[in-house]
Amino acid sequence: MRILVLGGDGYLGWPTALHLSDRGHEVAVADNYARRGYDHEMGVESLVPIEPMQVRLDAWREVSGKTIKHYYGDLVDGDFTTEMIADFRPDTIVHFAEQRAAPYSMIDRKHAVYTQQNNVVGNLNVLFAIQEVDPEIHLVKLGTMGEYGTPNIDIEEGWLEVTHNGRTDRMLYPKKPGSFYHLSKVHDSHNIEFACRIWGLRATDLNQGVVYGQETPQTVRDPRLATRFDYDAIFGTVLNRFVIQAVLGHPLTVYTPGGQTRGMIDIRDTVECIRLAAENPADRGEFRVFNQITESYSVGEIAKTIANNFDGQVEIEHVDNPRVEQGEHYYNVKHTGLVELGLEPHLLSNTLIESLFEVADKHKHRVDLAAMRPTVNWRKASNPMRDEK
Ligand code: NAD
Ligand code: USQ
Repeated sequence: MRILVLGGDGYLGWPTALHLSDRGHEVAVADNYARRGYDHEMGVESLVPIEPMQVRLDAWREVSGKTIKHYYGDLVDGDFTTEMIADFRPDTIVHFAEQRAAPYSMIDRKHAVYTQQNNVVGNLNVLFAIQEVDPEIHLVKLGTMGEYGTPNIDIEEGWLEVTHNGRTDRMLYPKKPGSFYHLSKVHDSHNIEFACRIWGLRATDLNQGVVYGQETPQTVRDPRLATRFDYDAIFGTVLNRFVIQAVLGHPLTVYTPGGQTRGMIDIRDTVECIRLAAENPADRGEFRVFNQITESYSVGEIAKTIANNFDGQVEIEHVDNPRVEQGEHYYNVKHTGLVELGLEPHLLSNTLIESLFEVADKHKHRVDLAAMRPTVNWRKASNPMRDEK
């Protein structure tokens, strides 16, 4: 297949592009390098150094003999997006290219507006381009489990059969997201479902849980192929942060009360889920949703698992929760769709955690401890203009 990976320079987009290329697909990546820009803005860096795109592509050609094509541009520019899709003529578009940090979207008005504009407009441009260039193209879109929030009923895969006043209908599952970022994904899902309904597009919305891990069989083939490993309080995700904190002797920062539970997935399963979704496309007119998680853990359980596996002292600190989220709640997620397509999950294991400790230990000299503490408060969006007055 010809597969275009939007956001191909990111934490997940890059290893996905390699995985798909390794499987014999014709792959192109596109990115505007906004993610590298947020690093500059926030004064942080990936713990594991990452190479510029050209170096990454040359390294992949050297180790695999395969070429990945590259487009540089912004999805918010609709002409660029349409021209790129018309030029590459993919069978499948994998869309990772969004601002993906909940805390970043909660900094202030500017960051919330940027996040929703970037994500919602970029995704709309992709939908219009598919409709214009070739409605047969299958869109595989990265959504998030956080679209659902933590409802007090079972979470189904995207759709819910509702009986009301004696009548029954199949409806999009109700959403109760927890940040302006997570809301942008809800808006995307609605726009995609609408495009499938009115234009007959085909789409798979992957509601992915929190990803952990840093290595895939392809990225370990050369240090120049490494993907990002973020640990700061804005872009670092919880399990990756706890691993790095343990290695540094920093207390594990469990936001109170620690009972908040999330679906999780190993990065090796992320790339495999994308392959499975791409190779088994949705039908024309179908808005197909999979919940892309393999297990659920509370934040407190994750901290204990990391602490128990670490060969040394680990302190667990209960930090005043900067977010507004339920701390104790029901959480039961259906996630059978991808397993039915053939996913064989890597469950969280001691071996994986130990290999992550090794990665963190090798690069620990690069850590800036000042980036570890949360700075963004959900309850009070700061407005720098107003604060300066
Ligand atoms: P990332 O920030 O590392 O990668 C996203 C890439 O998209 C970046 O390289 C960025 O420069 C690019 N990008 C952003 N806006 C763009 C635009 N307008 N035009 C072109 N390129 C643009 O994020 P990630 O962790 O790799 O996540 C990828 C996707 O998966 C996101 O959509 C995210 O919401 C979703 N997701 C991630 C996780 C996780 O734990 N990392 C979990 C669930 C879902
Ligand atoms: N948390 C802590 N301590 C920390 C960091 C986080 O207790 O040091 C807690 C948070 O309060 C939250 C949970 O861990 O309850 C998850 O936080 P996170 O930062 O790991 O993940 P989140 O903000 O939800 O976002 C990440 C990705 C995002 C993706 C989402 C999947 O950044 O792109 O969409 O995971 S999900 O959570 O399923 O929505």
